Amino acid sequence: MTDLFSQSRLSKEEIYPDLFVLANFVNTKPLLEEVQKITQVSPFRKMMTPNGHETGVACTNCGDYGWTSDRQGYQYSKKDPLCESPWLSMPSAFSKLATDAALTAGFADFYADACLINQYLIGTKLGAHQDKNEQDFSQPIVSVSIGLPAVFQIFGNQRSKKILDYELQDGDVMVWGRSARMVYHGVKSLNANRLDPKASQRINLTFRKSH
Ligand code: MD3
Ligand code: FE
Repeated sequence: MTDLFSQSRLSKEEIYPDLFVLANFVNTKPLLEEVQKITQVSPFRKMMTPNGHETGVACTNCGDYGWTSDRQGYQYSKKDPLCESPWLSMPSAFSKLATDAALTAGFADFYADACLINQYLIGTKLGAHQDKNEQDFSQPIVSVSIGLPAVFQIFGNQRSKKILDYELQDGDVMVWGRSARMVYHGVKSLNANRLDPKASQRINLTFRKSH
């Protein structure tokens, strides 16, 4: 009998306490098609931060709530401030993926109400930060990597302490919660790929229960 598991790259690894990588968990092609539909209504845009700088990463959202940033601060909003309409609802493939991935990592009953879609072009990075705009920190977060590989970094409980670098590939899903929920993390500057020179971006879906 063929051992399907040993032939696939599918795996689950706890790379840091309560932070799981589900390698090669999802086929990203249908996800990318959904992202294209969403960006036709709510395009990728850089946002102003409270300190007056523009984010390097461009973002958009789908779901009941979208994460936004402006001079006033960070917040979840029901409407896209750009088109002044509600964010498109979360495609069922997205919600199902988020719930499935969380369960696979040991977090039952995760129902995301917000999906932040980040776009990294070559040279874009995301500095060390915590995710703390959500109401219930007992809920995990699920993230899905699409496109070019990127090195994500964990700093632990202090911004200045570099603990771990991990290269995320297309189709990898990361789930973290409990003791890892508030760790500082970031993404290193995106590099072009010699093996795939036409590839120009990485897209990350971040699923959260914001309310
Ligand atoms: C949790 N986005 O939008 S998500 C963000 O790849 C954000 O776009 C990143 O952080 C992205 O707020 C990373 C996945 C992630 C990566 C590292 C972590 C979550 C993490 C380390 C510790 C805890
Ligand atoms: Fe984050």
